[in-house]
Amino acid sequence: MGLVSDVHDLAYEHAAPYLAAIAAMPLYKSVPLLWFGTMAVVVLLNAARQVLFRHPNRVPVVFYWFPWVGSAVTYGQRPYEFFRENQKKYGDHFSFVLCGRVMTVCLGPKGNDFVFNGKLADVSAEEAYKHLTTPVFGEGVVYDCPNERLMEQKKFAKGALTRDAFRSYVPKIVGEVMQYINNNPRFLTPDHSIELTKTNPELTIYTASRTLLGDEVRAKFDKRTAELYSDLDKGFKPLNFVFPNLPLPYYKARDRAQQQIAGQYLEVINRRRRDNDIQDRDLIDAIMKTSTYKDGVKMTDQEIANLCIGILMGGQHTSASTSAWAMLHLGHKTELIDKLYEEQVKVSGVGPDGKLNPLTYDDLQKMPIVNAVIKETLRIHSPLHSIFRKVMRPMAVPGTNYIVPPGHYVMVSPGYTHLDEQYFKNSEEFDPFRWLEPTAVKADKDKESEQTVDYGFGAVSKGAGSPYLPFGGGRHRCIGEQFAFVQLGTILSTFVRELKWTLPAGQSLPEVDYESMVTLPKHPAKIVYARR
Ligand code: X2N
Ligand code: HEM
Repeated sequence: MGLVSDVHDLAYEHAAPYLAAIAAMPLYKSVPLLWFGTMAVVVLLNAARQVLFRHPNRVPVVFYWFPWVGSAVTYGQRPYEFFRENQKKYGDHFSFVLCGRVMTVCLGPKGNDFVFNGKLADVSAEEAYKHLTTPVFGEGVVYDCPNERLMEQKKFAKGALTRDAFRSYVPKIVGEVMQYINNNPRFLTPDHSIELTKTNPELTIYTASRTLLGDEVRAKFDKRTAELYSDLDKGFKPLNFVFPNLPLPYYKARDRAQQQIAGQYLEVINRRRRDNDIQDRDLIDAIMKTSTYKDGVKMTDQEIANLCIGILMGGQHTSASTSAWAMLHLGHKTELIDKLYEEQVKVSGVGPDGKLNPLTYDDLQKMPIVNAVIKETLRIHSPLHSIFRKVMRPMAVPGTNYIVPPGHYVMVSPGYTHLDEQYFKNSEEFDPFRWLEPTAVKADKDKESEQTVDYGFGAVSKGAGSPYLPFGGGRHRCIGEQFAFVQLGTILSTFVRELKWTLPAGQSLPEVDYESMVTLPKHPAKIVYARR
């Protein structure tokens, strides 16, 4: 008798009585029992496999009990704690399973440089993001096209993000904020408390659509538009990264919202084309003017509309979250609001009527404190806690003998490094003035940051090995940084000019919600204001 049949006989002898017993049970007992039994075997085999077999050249994988699910729950709820615990165990490189995908985390400045400056043939952003973004933005743009197209789309969009454009945007943003705080029912509450997770997305969409999409689109904004944006927003969640399409009503609502919003932008595009009315007002003008690719192919009007949706959507979540956190930290340390007010008086000056002169873009550039408040907010609350790429060719991890195989993902988290004591003293402390100290520049710069490289949308820093990278680096680096600073600086300055505020009595800062697309404050996130 061979070993195999011995084992077979033995197993059969032992298993047979149990199987007979199960067969004798009623179905409502035997079916769940067999199901759980099979699961238990699968879980145990999967656990044994992880303990017994280690690939010699693979980044170590964080142990997990449930196949496919992997570490989704611990990572999904508190990614930074998950990173910290595993960094202690494994160092700066470890992998984990996230809903069937193997993610290789690369921590620290070196990890940032490895991923952000990964070669085009080695890593792909579109393969990582397109399932989530394409249904929301629409086809043919951002991650639903080859990388060289995205590089040019970023160049087209940058036409709306110039100094001259910003000069025209500041008064429009001020106007929107004033209108909001004087008229909006969410703001005019009896107890003067406002819920920032509600107000700030509204302030952001009004200011962004007024400036980037123009007065025409902003004027059309009504209750129905608000619902459409809300439907589209619901499709822009981490869950959609895992399940891009399910036969659920809200996926249908998402697709309909995408079509209708694109339809609104298309109306404006068509009118401007018909009236030969293409100027330098906004993003629509900028893209209409320049959107012929180097090989002569023109973006279609549908694609122009979709690119506008993508850009608005990106700026919306990141900026709304940042302004909410900034206001919360200011409400927590109210002496900073006084400092910001002094800065407004000092830079803008007071007119003969005793009122502050209107805020301008050029004055905003001379206000170090408000800009440091934004910078510090982005340090502690980087909106995108995880950034990743799909690996397309085997990649050697520098300084190790690990190889990341194609099909896996590499992941970075600049926001995690922002909270590392090694780079930022008292890293948990909200201290904008750290950026105004002469030594602070060091954390911001590395030896390669003086050199630049152009991937097609303007110069970016060559190195991506800085410990402070809220806007990423390399070919996928953000083009919205300056716009975000203008938008946030103007909203915050207008608040400071008009109001004083605190956190509600006895309350501290809210916790972070990591399960949304960006690191939002958890509801409730209130401030209580008084007019100046
Ligand atoms: C369900 C815990 O939550 O058990 F937008 F023009 C527009 C970044 C995409 C990150 C996806 C998965 C987390 C599962 C948790 C444009 C301005 C951009 C740049 C598991 C139970 C889009 C998806 C986050 C997977 C983590 C970044 C944005 N500037 N905007 N279980 O895209 O830039 C744009 C660019 C992404 C992710 C995740 C779970 C250009 C749970 C509980 C739950 N992630 N994630 N932008 N998970 N659970 C943007 C680049 C691009
Ligand atoms: C890319 C952050 C605002 C448009 C990125 C990336 C980061 C980022 C980290 C790199 C993503 C990656 O490598 O996968 C932020 C933060 C913002 C902000 C923290 C605000 C506080 C904006 C705004 C716009 C914008 C306002 C548009 C006006 C883009 C675009 C890209 C990008 C077009 C390029 C995506 C790519 O090339 O793959 N942003 N962003 N962002 N962001 Fe932003």
